[in-house]
Amino acid sequence: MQTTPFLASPFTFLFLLLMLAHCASQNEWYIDQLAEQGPCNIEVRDSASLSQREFIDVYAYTKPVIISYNDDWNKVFQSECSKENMLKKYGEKIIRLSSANTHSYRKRDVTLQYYVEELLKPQDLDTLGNETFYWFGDNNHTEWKELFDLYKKPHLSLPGKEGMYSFGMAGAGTGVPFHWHGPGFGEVVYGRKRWFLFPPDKMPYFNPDRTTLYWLINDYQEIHPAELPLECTLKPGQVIYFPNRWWHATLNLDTSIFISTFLG
Ligand SMILES: O=C(O)CCC(=O)C(=O)O
Repeated sequence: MQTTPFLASPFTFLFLLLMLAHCASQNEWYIDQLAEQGPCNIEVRDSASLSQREFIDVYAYTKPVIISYNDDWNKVFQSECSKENMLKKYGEKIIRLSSANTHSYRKRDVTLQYYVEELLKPQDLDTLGNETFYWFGDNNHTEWKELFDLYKKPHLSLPGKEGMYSFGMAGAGTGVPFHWHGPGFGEVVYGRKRWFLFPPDKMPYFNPDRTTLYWLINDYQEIHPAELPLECTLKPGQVIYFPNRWWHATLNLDTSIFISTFLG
C-alpha cells in the first residue's frame, strides 16, 4: 500500500504554514524602526573569557563593557516574555509608568494590557520626554517574583552589592535621556537598544525634557568627533555594564523588553 508522506499533502502543508504564522504573530512584539543602529565603540567581551577578577581589575570601577553570552542566554526568560504569555499571565497587573525624561518625576499606573494596547507606540519626535510614559523599573518585586526568578543574571558582580532588578517594556524610538546613578547591568530580552555613555566628568549637552530620539536627531550631529559618546546597540544575549556615575541615555530601536540590574 502506498502512503502519502505527511508534508506531501498541499493542504497539510498550508495548514502548518498558517499555524506557524499565527504562532509568530501571537509571540512577536512589534518591529518598528525609527533610528539607526549606529557604531559600537565599547569593548565587547565574550562571557566565557571574562573572569570576575579581570572584570574588577579592568572595568568595574573604570569603564563600560559589553558581555556577549551565547544565543541561548536567557531563552527561558525570553519565552516567558512573549507577547501572548505576558498578556495572558500578567495582563491584569497594574504597572507603574515613569515619564521618559531625565528626572522621571511623573508617574502613572495602568494595567499591563492597557499599556500594551494603548500606550506602547513608536515615539513621536515632537512629544516631550515628560509627556511620554514608559515602563521601566518601579516593579513590585513580590508580584513579579515568578517572572524575575526565571532571569539568569550576569555572571559578574561587585563586592558587597546585591543587585536590584528593573524590568520594562517600551516602543520603538523611546528611551531614557541622559542621567546617572550607581553602577549596573542592562540587557534586552526582545528588540534592540542603543546605549550612549559619557564618563562622570563629561556631562553631555542635552535638554532633560526632550527624548533621546530628539537628542540623537538634533544634538548628536553637533558633537565634535573627538567628543562623541561611547555607544553600542545591544541585542538579546548581550549585557552592558556601566560603572558608577557614568552618564547614560538609551534608545529602543524596536519595541523592546529589557531588564537592568542595579548594583548600588
Ligand atoms: O533600559 C532603559 O531604557 C533605561 C535603563 C536606565 O538607564 C535606567 O534604568 O537607569
